Amino acid sequence: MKCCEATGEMTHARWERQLTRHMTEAWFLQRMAALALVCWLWTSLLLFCGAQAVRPEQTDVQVLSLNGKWSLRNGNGSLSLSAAVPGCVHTALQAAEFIQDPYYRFNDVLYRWISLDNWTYSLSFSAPPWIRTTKRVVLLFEEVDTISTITFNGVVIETTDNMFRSYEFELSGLLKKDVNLLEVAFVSAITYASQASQAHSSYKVPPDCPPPVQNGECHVNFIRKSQSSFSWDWGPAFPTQGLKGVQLQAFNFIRLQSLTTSTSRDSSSWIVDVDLFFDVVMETAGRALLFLPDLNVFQDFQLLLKEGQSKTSLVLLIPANVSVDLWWPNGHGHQVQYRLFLEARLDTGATFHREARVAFRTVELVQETIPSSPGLSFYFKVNGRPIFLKGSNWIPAHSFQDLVTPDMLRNLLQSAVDANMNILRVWGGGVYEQEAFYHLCDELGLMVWQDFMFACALYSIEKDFIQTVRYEVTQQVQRLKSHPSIIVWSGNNENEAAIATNWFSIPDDKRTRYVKDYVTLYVDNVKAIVEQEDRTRPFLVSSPTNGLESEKEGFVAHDPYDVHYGDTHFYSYVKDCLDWNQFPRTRLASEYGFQSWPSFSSLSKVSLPEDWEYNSKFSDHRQHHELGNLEMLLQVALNYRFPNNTDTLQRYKDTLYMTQVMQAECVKKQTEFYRRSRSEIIDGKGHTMGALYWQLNDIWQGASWSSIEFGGKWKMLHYLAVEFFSPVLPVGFEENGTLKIYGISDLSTNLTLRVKVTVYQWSSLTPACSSLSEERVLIENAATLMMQCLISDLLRDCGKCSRSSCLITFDLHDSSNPTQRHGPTNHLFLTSLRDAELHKPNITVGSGF
Ligand code: BMA
Repeated sequence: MKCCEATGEMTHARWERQLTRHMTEAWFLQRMAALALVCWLWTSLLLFCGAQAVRPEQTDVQVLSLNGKWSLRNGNGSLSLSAAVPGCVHTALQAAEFIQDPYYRFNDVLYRWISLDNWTYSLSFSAPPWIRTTKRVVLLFEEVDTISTITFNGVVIETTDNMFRSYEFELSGLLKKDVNLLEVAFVSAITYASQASQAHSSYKVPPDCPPPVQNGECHVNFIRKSQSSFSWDWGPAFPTQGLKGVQLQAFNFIRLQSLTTSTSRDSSSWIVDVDLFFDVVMETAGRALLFLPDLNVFQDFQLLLKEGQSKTSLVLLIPANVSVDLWWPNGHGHQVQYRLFLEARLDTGATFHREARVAFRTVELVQETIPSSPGLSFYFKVNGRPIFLKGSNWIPAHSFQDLVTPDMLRNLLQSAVDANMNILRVWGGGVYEQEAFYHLCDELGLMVWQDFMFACALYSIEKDFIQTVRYEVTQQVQRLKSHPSIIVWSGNNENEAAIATNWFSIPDDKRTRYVKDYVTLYVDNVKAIVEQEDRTRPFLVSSPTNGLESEKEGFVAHDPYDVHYGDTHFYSYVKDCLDWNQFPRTRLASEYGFQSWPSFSSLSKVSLPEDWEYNSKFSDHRQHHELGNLEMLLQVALNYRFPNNTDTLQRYKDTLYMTQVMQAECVKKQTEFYRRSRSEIIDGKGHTMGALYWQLNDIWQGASWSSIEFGGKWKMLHYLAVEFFSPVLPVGFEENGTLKIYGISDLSTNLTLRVKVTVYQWSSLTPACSSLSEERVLIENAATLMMQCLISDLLRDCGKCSRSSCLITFDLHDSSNPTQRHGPTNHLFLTSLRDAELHKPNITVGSGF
């Protein structure tokens, strides 16, 4: 049976290899045709073009995919099944119907045994003759999750300890003609993390375990694996074991392992830096051509490749007279990317060719003094233009990454764009995302704030740990640096704050050691590697951080939440979220938010009728944030009437709904506060240049801060985000009895506008009164006070109105064309909705919730 499976796999693999070969050849001919067009301009025309007329003896690499059906067995052999690669143990068990949906009800806890077991993946395959006659054969694992011993034909070829890096091994000499056996024997990540923490006996590296409410696993900081896979305050513990792509790469002379591009600008022209990473069998020379057909720019280079692993850097200068279209963030221009072709031919006759994309954009993080404000500014300029960051924080889209499809990613990322976002922060407790994610961000104009994967913990600086982190950081920067969407690297999530504000109760006399370890890991290693690999974008050591001020204070600032510097994270669940006075007037808000529940239609898929109560065991189980369910009710109670339907199911649905109403209004209020604070300094604070709420997406169906439910359904917050992130937005608020209306503009031109204020009674859709302000200039890329008046005057002049019987709406109108509105209509309630004189609306809506 095993043999049959392996044969099936090999047939498929052979087919894939043939296809790759044909595609490569066809592609090559096509490229050569393109090259012929420009050859007349190329100085070494005869030499290179003459050579291309001959069919290449050898393309650079032949690939044999080992993806597909593998065998999988547990530690004592009592369970064996076939398993897909890419894939993981949980999805294999579910596909083979050994288990139900792991997200169903309490299965995360019931299926804990899966992650505690040690699983082995194995594949038998025969090596085709062509591969055995090739000089070098490399076995490549795109990702190994996480702790494993890999054997090939019974010989241990490697051990792995980091899911964030790829692994490869030389197989030449080990390949047999008939059956080859490849095995990856995993050790439970939970067991490994526990043993690694015990072995670190000299001093504690906290935290030990997540809070009990998370039903999580301990010591995740001792393993280079998605930190949230051991549970988080919005997600379950599923510490998977599994494999991503596996393949053999065979070559006789040279293998081009990867190609990276980056662009930069000197005073007069653009430069494209192309780094080529080679694996060379024997020293060889050749020629390479870089070609940007859409700009008609090309350049040839001599190559001299030394034996072993090597890097070659090519610099392509774009002449000053060539006009280049820039890549802009969403809302600020187009996302132009150019095709770049690399063609090379070696003296051995081997050729290779690659296509990549390059985009031209600059990014700067501006930290400079601001008049009338202590501290430093903290904002990003893209292509010289200050950009207010509008967005959210991204977490892994699934506990089982093999189930994340490009379609899911597109749906989520398009939703971010639809909500007028221009940035997502890939948060440091999840994963470095797959290629499709960054390609989509490049295409959609979503900037990426890329954390390194360390979060909410202290970490060891044992030699092996640092070594594996060094591989990880080097590989990830090389993999990701070509993406124009990434505008900043950031060392970790909240670990500077964890030390500074002593989350883990470290005694004073021990603090120095932890600060020293922090600097060793993030400054001497992560930062040093990033700066060596990529100097085209800024690096922050942490988030939140005080930026340059943190550096000055030895990288752990006295108060990393200081609003006069850097970015801040701010959460407050018990104060009235509609009172804007409590929000920190920060330079950049990179995290803030409120929880809500997903809709009933999402929850009912993973629960039973007995679970459908706000206080059920299920509701508690799906809430991983201590007191979270209570906090939501308290916040609802501050401004709304409680659902009181006597039908328990209806009351449950109404309560879920109210948590979404509350969350949407709270995040709206806070985001509007940040947007209107961009151009002012009040009491030394302000110039806020970013609002990224926590969090965009969900990992499962549970209570969380997300604006999009697991499965892609928008919560109410996401619908409001479309408006509160709108490029032009009127924001109204009350200050000491005065109504102030600001106009926010992300545009690059001024507009002359008037504000239309309309007062409505809650009982009628006909305005009680309305007025048009004097005209004012809405300043480009700024927040401008457009009008102000006393609320008491407004209500008095309107007549028939009190704070509880009326509300205000307002919008921005073109002063020369009053029918043209700019931005959405916004509103301000004059009292808490709990006290408003609401009337039964007699409106029926669909039952989608
Ligand atoms: C932030 C994040 C996450 C967390 C969120 C909500 O600080 O960095 O660690 O999930 O708060 O508590």
